[in-house]
Amino acid sequence: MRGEPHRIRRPIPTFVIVPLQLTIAHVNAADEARRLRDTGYCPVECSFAEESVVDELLMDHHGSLSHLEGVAVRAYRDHYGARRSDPRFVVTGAADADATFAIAALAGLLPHPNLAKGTVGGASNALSQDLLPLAELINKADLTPTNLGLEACPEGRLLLLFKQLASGQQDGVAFYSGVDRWRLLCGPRAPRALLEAVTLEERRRVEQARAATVELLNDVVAFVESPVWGYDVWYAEVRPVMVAYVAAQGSVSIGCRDLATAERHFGAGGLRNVFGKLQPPGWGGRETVGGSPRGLRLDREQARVAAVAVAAMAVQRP
Ligand SMILES: [Mn+2]
Repeated sequence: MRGEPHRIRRPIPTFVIVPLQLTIAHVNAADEARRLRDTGYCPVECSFAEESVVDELLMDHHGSLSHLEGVAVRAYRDHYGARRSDPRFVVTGAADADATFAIAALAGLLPHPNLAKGTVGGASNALSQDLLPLAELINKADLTPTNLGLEACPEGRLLLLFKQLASGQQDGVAFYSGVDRWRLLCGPRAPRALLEAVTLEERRRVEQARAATVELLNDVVAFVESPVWGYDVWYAEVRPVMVAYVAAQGSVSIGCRDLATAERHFGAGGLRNVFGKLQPPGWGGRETVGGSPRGLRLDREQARVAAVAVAAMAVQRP
Protein backbone atom coordinates (compact mmCIF):
# COMPACT_ATOMS: atom_id res chain seq x y z
CA MET A 1 0.00 0.00 0.00
CA ARG A 2 1.27 3.41 -0.91
CA GLY A 3 0.44 6.44 1.03
CA GLU A 4 1.72 9.67 2.33
CA PRO A 5 5.13 9.30 3.89
CA HIS A 6 5.09 10.02 7.60
CA ARG A 7 5.53 13.66 8.09
CA ILE A 8 8.43 14.61 10.22
CA ARG A 9 7.24 16.52 13.22
CA ARG A 10 8.96 18.18 16.09
CA PRO A 11 9.48 15.59 18.81
CA ILE A 12 7.02 15.77 21.69
CA PRO A 13 8.78 17.75 24.39
CA THR A 14 9.85 15.74 27.40
CA PHE A 15 11.77 16.58 30.51
CA VAL A 16 15.49 16.62 30.02
CA ILE A 17 16.26 16.59 33.71
CA VAL A 18 15.91 13.00 34.79
CA PRO A 19 17.34 11.66 38.03
CA LEU A 20 20.07 9.12 37.49
CA GLN A 21 18.46 6.33 39.46
CA LEU A 22 15.21 6.88 41.33
CA THR A 23 15.12 4.40 44.20
CA ILE A 24 12.17 3.92 46.52
CA ALA A 25 12.51 1.46 49.39
CA HIS A 26 9.19 0.44 50.93
CA VAL A 27 9.56 -0.75 54.53
CA ASN A 28 7.25 -1.79 57.35
CA ALA A 29 9.35 -1.11 60.42
CA ALA A 30 10.89 1.99 61.99
CA ASP A 31 14.32 0.39 62.46
CA GLU A 32 14.56 -0.43 58.73
CA ALA A 33 13.57 3.16 57.90
CA ARG A 34 16.13 4.57 60.32
CA ARG A 35 18.85 2.32 58.95
CA LEU A 36 18.19 3.47 55.36
CA ARG A 37 17.92 7.11 56.43
CA ASP A 38 21.32 6.81 58.06
CA THR A 39 22.80 5.60 54.77
CA GLY A 40 21.39 8.65 52.96
CA TYR A 41 17.83 7.76 51.92
CA CYS A 42 15.25 10.54 52.32
CA PRO A 43 12.25 9.38 54.40
CA VAL A 44 8.85 10.54 53.12
CA GLU A 45 5.77 10.07 55.36
CA CYS A 46 7.69 7.38 57.19
CA SER A 47 5.68 7.12 60.40
CA PHE A 48 5.23 4.07 62.59
CA ALA A 49 2.83 4.31 65.53
CA GLU A 50 4.06 7.49 67.29
CA GLU A 51 7.52 7.51 65.68
CA SER A 52 8.25 9.65 62.63
CA VAL A 53 11.49 8.80 60.84
CA VAL A 54 12.71 11.96 59.09
CA ASP A 55 15.87 13.68 57.90
CA GLU A 56 16.57 17.42 57.80
CA LEU A 57 13.80 17.95 55.20
CA LEU A 58 11.21 16.83 57.82
CA MET A 59 9.03 15.06 55.28
CA ASP A 60 6.27 13.86 57.58
CA HIS A 61 3.25 15.25 59.38
CA HIS A 62 2.15 12.42 61.63
CA GLY A 63 2.68 11.65 65.31
CA SER A 64 4.94 14.26 66.91
CA LEU A 65 5.11 16.15 63.57
CA SER A 66 1.32 16.45 63.23
CA HIS A 67 1.56 20.25 63.43
CA LEU A 68 3.38 20.51 60.07
CA GLU A 69 1.75 20.97 56.67
CA GLY A 70 1.55 17.93 54.39
CA VAL A 71 4.67 16.83 52.55
CA ALA A 72 3.64 17.64 48.95
CA VAL A 73 3.24 21.36 49.50
CA ARG A 74 6.48 21.71 51.52
CA ALA A 75 8.49 19.57 49.09
CA TYR A 76 7.29 21.55 46.07
CA ARG A 77 7.39 25.05 47.58
CA ASP A 78 10.45 24.81 49.84
CA HIS A 79 12.63 21.92 48.61
CA TYR A 80 11.98 21.46 44.89
CA GLY A 81 14.75 19.33 43.32
CA ALA A 82 16.56 18.95 46.67
CA ARG A 83 17.14 15.22 45.98
CA ARG A 84 17.64 15.43 42.21
CA SER A 85 21.26 14.34 42.41
CA ASP A 86 20.56 11.63 44.99
CA PRO A 87 16.96 10.43 44.49
CA ARG A 88 16.80 7.68 47.10
CA PHE A 89 13.66 7.58 49.23
CA VAL A 90 12.28 5.38 51.98
CA VAL A 91 8.52 5.08 52.45
CA THR A 92 5.87 2.99 54.16
CA GLY A 93 2.14 2.32 53.87
CA ALA A 94 0.01 3.59 51.01
CA ALA A 95 1.31 5.47 47.96
CA ASP A 96 -1.02 8.41 48.46
CA ALA A 97 -1.15 11.63 46.47
CA ASP A 98 0.72 13.60 49.13
CA ALA A 99 3.73 11.28 49.46
CA THR A 100 4.20 10.53 45.76
CA PHE A 101 3.87 14.19 44.71
CA ALA A 102 6.47 15.07 47.35
CA ILE A 103 8.90 12.49 45.95
CA ALA A 104 8.33 13.71 42.38
CA ALA A 105 9.01 17.29 43.54
CA LEU A 106 12.13 16.44 45.56
CA ALA A 107 13.49 14.43 42.61
CA GLY A 108 12.84 17.40 40.29
CA LEU A 109 10.48 15.45 38.04
CA LEU A 110 7.68 18.03 37.93
CA PRO A 111 7.35 21.38 36.19
CA HIS A 112 8.42 24.26 38.42
CA PRO A 113 9.02 28.00 37.95
CA ASN A 114 12.66 27.42 38.95
CA LEU A 115 13.30 25.43 35.80
CA ALA A 116 15.02 27.68 33.31
CA LYS A 117 12.76 28.70 30.48
CA GLY A 118 13.69 27.63 27.01
CA THR A 119 15.83 24.67 28.00
CA VAL A 120 13.74 22.42 25.77
CA GLY A 121 12.35 23.58 22.45
CA GLY A 122 8.65 24.30 22.68
CA ALA A 123 8.33 22.98 26.19
CA SER A 124 9.40 25.99 28.17
CA ASN A 125 5.91 26.97 29.27
CA ALA A 126 5.00 23.46 30.37
CA LEU A 127 8.32 23.04 32.18
CA SER A 128 8.09 26.24 34.17
CA GLN A 129 4.43 25.90 35.08
CA ASP A 130 3.71 26.64 38.72
CA LEU A 131 2.02 23.64 40.33
CA LEU A 132 1.74 25.22 43.78
CA PRO A 133 -2.09 25.45 43.56
CA LEU A 134 -2.15 21.68 42.89
CA ALA A 135 0.25 21.01 45.79
CA GLU A 136 -1.94 23.11 48.08
CA LEU A 137 -5.05 21.24 47.00
CA ILE A 138 -3.32 17.89 47.63
CA ASN A 139 -2.47 19.16 51.10
CA LYS A 140 -6.02 20.28 51.79
CA ALA A 141 -7.50 16.97 50.62
CA ASP A 142 -4.89 15.07 52.68
CA LEU A 143 -5.71 16.95 55.90
CA THR A 144 -9.47 17.07 55.51
CA PRO A 145 -10.41 14.11 53.36
CA THR A 146 -12.89 15.22 50.79
CA ASN A 147 -13.36 14.46 47.14
CA LEU A 148 -16.70 16.16 46.94
CA GLY A 149 -16.51 19.10 44.55
CA LEU A 150 -12.95 18.44 43.36
CA GLU A 151 -14.14 17.96 39.79
CA ALA A 152 -15.07 21.65 39.65
CA CYS A 153 -11.47 22.86 39.11
CA PRO A 154 -8.61 21.65 36.86
CA GLU A 155 -6.31 20.80 39.81
CA GLY A 156 -9.14 18.87 41.43
CA ARG A 157 -9.66 16.83 38.27
CA LEU A 158 -5.95 15.96 38.19
CA LEU A 159 -6.09 14.83 41.81
CA LEU A 160 -9.22 12.75 41.18
CA LEU A 161 -7.66 11.09 38.14
CA PHE A 162 -4.52 10.37 40.14
CA LYS A 163 -6.66 8.57 42.73
CA GLN A 164 -8.81 6.78 40.17
CA LEU A 165 -5.73 5.26 38.54
CA ALA A 166 -4.23 4.01 41.82
CA SER A 167 -4.08 0.27 42.48
CA GLY A 168 -4.39 0.79 46.23
CA GLN A 169 -1.60 -1.70 46.90
CA GLN A 170 0.76 -0.80 49.72
CA ASP A 171 4.15 -1.53 48.20
CA GLY A 172 7.08 -0.02 46.35
CA VAL A 173 5.59 -0.59 42.90
CA ALA A 174 2.60 1.57 43.87
CA PHE A 175 5.00 4.38 44.86
CA TYR A 176 6.97 4.24 41.61
CA SER A 177 3.66 4.22 39.75
CA GLY A 178 2.39 7.21 41.73
CA VAL A 179 5.53 9.27 41.03
CA ASP A 180 5.34 8.51 37.31
CA ARG A 181 1.60 9.24 37.27
CA TRP A 182 2.21 12.74 38.65
CA ARG A 183 4.91 13.25 36.02
CA LEU A 184 2.41 12.30 33.31
CA LEU A 185 -0.57 14.23 34.71
CA CYS A 186 1.47 17.41 35.26
CA GLY A 187 3.17 17.31 31.88
CA PRO A 188 2.13 18.26 28.36
CA ARG A 189 0.81 14.75 27.58
CA ALA A 190 -1.85 14.37 30.29
CA PRO A 191 -4.62 12.15 28.87
CA ARG A 192 -7.45 14.53 27.99
CA ALA A 193 -10.16 11.92 27.46
CA LEU A 194 -9.50 10.41 30.89
CA LEU A 195 -9.64 13.85 32.46
CA GLU A 196 -13.03 14.37 30.84
CA ALA A 197 -14.23 11.03 32.24
CA VAL A 198 -13.18 11.93 35.78
CA THR A 199 -16.64 13.18 36.76
CA LEU A 200 -18.33 9.97 35.59
CA GLU A 201 -15.91 7.77 37.51
CA GLU A 202 -16.26 9.97 40.58
CA ARG A 203 -20.05 9.55 40.49
CA ARG A 204 -19.52 5.79 40.44
CA ARG A 205 -17.26 5.96 43.50
CA VAL A 206 -19.90 7.90 45.45
CA GLU A 207 -22.52 5.30 44.51
CA GLN A 208 -20.21 2.48 45.69
CA ALA A 209 -19.43 4.30 48.94
CA ARG A 210 -23.18 4.66 49.58
CA ALA A 211 -23.67 0.95 48.89
CA ALA A 212 -20.97 -0.11 51.41
CA THR A 213 -21.88 -2.31 54.38
CA VAL A 214 -22.22 -0.08 57.45
CA GLU A 215 -22.69 -0.94 61.11
CA LEU A 216 -23.72 1.96 63.35
CA LEU A 217 -21.90 1.40 66.67
CA ASN A 218 -23.30 4.46 68.48
CA ASP A 219 -24.27 8.04 67.64
CA VAL A 220 -20.64 8.97 66.87
CA VAL A 221 -18.87 5.96 65.35
CA ALA A 222 -19.71 3.55 62.53
CA PHE A 223 -17.84 0.58 61.10
CA VAL A 224 -17.80 0.26 57.34
CA GLU A 225 -16.44 -2.29 54.91
CA SER A 226 -15.91 -0.87 51.47
CA PRO A 227 -13.73 -1.52 48.44
CA VAL A 228 -13.67 2.21 47.65
CA TRP A 229 -12.51 5.24 49.61
CA GLY A 230 -15.63 7.01 50.85
CA TYR A 231 -14.92 9.12 53.93
CA ASP A 232 -16.38 12.27 52.42
CA VAL A 233 -19.66 10.47 51.73
CA TRP A 234 -19.77 8.71 55.11
CA TYR A 235 -19.02 11.86 57.13
CA ALA A 236 -21.85 13.62 55.37
CA GLU A 237 -24.36 10.78 55.48
CA VAL A 238 -23.41 8.22 58.15
CA ARG A 239 -21.36 9.26 61.21
CA PRO A 240 -18.66 11.89 62.02
CA VAL A 241 -16.16 9.15 63.01
CA MET A 242 -15.67 6.18 60.69
CA VAL A 243 -13.64 3.02 61.02
CA ALA A 244 -13.19 1.53 57.55
CA TYR A 245 -11.99 -1.95 56.66
CA VAL A 246 -10.55 -2.76 53.24
CA ALA A 247 -10.69 -6.55 53.01
CA ALA A 248 -8.40 -6.79 49.98
CA GLN A 249 -5.57 -5.09 51.91
CA GLY A 250 -6.45 -6.32 55.40
CA SER A 251 -6.06 -2.71 56.49
CA VAL A 252 -8.18 -0.53 58.71
CA SER A 253 -8.33 3.25 58.75
CA ILE A 254 -9.98 5.58 61.23
CA GLY A 255 -11.17 9.03 60.26
CA CYS A 256 -12.81 11.98 62.00
CA ARG A 257 -14.74 14.55 59.97
CA ASP A 258 -12.49 17.40 61.22
CA LEU A 259 -10.25 18.43 64.11
CA ALA A 260 -13.13 19.85 66.15
CA THR A 261 -14.96 16.52 65.85
CA ALA A 262 -11.82 14.59 66.82
CA GLU A 263 -11.20 16.71 69.93
CA ARG A 264 -14.84 16.82 70.98
CA HIS A 265 -15.03 13.03 71.15
CA PHE A 266 -11.45 12.01 72.02
CA GLY A 267 -10.04 15.07 73.82
CA ALA A 268 -7.11 17.34 72.88
CA GLY A 269 -4.96 15.47 70.37
CA GLY A 270 -7.97 13.63 68.95
CA LEU A 271 -7.19 10.15 67.66
CA ARG A 272 -3.65 10.29 69.06
CA ASN A 273 -5.29 9.38 72.40
CA VAL A 274 -6.82 6.32 70.73
CA PHE A 275 -4.05 4.62 68.70
CA GLY A 276 -2.09 3.31 71.71
CA LYS A 277 -5.18 1.58 73.13
CA LEU A 278 -5.99 -0.49 70.04
CA GLN A 279 -4.93 -4.04 69.23
CA PRO A 280 -2.71 -5.33 67.77
CA PRO A 281 -0.10 -2.71 68.86
CA GLY A 282 1.28 -0.31 66.26
CA TRP A 283 -1.68 1.87 65.23
CA GLY A 284 -0.74 5.45 64.39
CA GLY A 285 -1.55 8.61 62.49
CA ARG A 286 -2.63 12.17 63.06
CA GLU A 287 -5.34 13.87 65.15
CA THR A 288 -8.07 13.24 62.59
CA VAL A 289 -6.91 10.18 60.66
CA GLY A 290 -4.92 7.04 61.24
CA GLY A 291 -4.67 3.35 60.64
CA SER A 292 -3.74 -0.16 61.62
CA PRO A 293 -0.11 -1.29 62.07
CA ARG A 294 2.19 -1.13 59.04
CA GLY A 295 2.58 -4.33 57.08
CA LEU A 296 0.06 -6.29 59.16
CA ARG A 297 -3.06 -7.85 57.64
CA LEU A 298 -6.08 -7.74 59.91
CA ASP A 299 -9.11 -9.94 59.42
CA ARG A 300 -12.66 -8.64 59.54
CA GLU A 301 -13.18 -9.61 63.17
CA GLN A 302 -9.97 -7.85 64.33
CA ALA A 303 -11.09 -4.78 62.41
CA ARG A 304 -14.51 -4.85 64.03
CA VAL A 305 -13.04 -5.30 67.53
CA ALA A 306 -10.93 -2.17 66.93
CA ALA A 307 -14.00 -0.27 65.72
CA VAL A 308 -15.96 -1.25 68.83
CA ALA A 309 -13.03 -0.07 70.99
CA VAL A 310 -12.98 3.29 69.18
CA ALA A 311 -16.73 3.63 69.72
CA ALA A 312 -16.34 2.88 73.43
CA MET A 313 -13.68 5.62 73.74
CA ALA A 314 -15.75 8.24 71.94
CA VAL A 315 -17.28 10.59 74.45
CA GLN A 316 -20.82 11.23 73.32
CA ARG A 317 -21.90 14.78 73.75
CA PRO A 318 -25.03 16.26 72.32
MN1 LIG B 1 0.16 13.21 54.03
